[in-house]
Amino acid sequence: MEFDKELTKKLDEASSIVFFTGAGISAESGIPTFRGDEGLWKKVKPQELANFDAFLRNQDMVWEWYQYRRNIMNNTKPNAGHKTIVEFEKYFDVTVITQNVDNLHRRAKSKTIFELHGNIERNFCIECKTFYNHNEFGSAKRTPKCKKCGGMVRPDVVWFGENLPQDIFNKAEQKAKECDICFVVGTSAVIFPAANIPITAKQYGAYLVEINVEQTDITSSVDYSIKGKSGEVLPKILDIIKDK
Ligand code: BJW
Ligand code: ZN
Repeated sequence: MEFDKELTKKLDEASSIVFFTGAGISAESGIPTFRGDEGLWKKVKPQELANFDAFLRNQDMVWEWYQYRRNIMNNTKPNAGHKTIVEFEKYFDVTVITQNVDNLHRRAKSKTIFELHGNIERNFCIECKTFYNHNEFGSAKRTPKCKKCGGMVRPDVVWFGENLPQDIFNKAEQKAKECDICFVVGTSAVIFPAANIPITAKQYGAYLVEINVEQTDITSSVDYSIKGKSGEVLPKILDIIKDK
């Protein structure tokens, strides 16, 4: 795989790198993406499931959908893409800013991770906000009730129309402003405000590199677009550094 010389130069000069990741980085672990031909939302409409009103109307159906996805995620492992990002820590100050809720960056043991859209392994009570680990409800088929107040328990993910965790978003945005290179990996970059992260990075001077199997909404704005699977491209980029 041949890369642009500019990338080598930027890697030479860089000290801080942000990886902004989406569902595509986990595709090679066997987790379906949202959009695209094989995407989750070809089968289920997001407006029916990924918003709070849908949950109130159809609690058990929404709960069951998340249990189904947890089951897939629990039976997968971090792939070469997640693992290579951890290896970058030997050479750079690395921050992972992810839209994914699948926990795979944590399981790969990345040090600094900002989860913009929550984490599917956590739940919380919509009344008293008590948090529960997924294991507390095991294979519950119906929406569980809070053990403290009897309120409905929901997954700790960010649905459409909901605010992102402000503190996490602010810290992620700060890292985006400070980084030298921002890799945009496996995301269609259409969901806001998350998709502002790479745009901010570029506005503040970062070299913006996209790694994706397809063109996306952000392709025309990046400095360098690499077409390919993240689990194959990222190890090759790491080789540039190792060969130095
Ligand atoms: C590979 C690969 C391989 C495959 N290698 N690549 C303008 C400004 C601000 C907000 C808005 C706005 N316009 C509209 C909004 C509202 C809305 C929004 O953005 N809507 C869009 C449709 C435009 N945003 C919100 O509602 C957000 N909140 C908000 O704005 O709060 C303020 C507010 C409050 C009150 C009222 C109104 C506003 C919240 C958004 C939350 C998104 N949540 C989800 C679901 C999480 C829970 C769950 O998992 O069920 O997050 S949606 C879904 O999309 C999920 C993802 O994190 C997110 C992004 O998807 P991602 O990761 O990009 O996946 P895909 O499938 O789209 O792409 C995969 C890519 O991988 C593809 O490009 C493939 O080619 C590639 N690929 N294999 C490399 N091997
Ligand atoms: Zn409660």
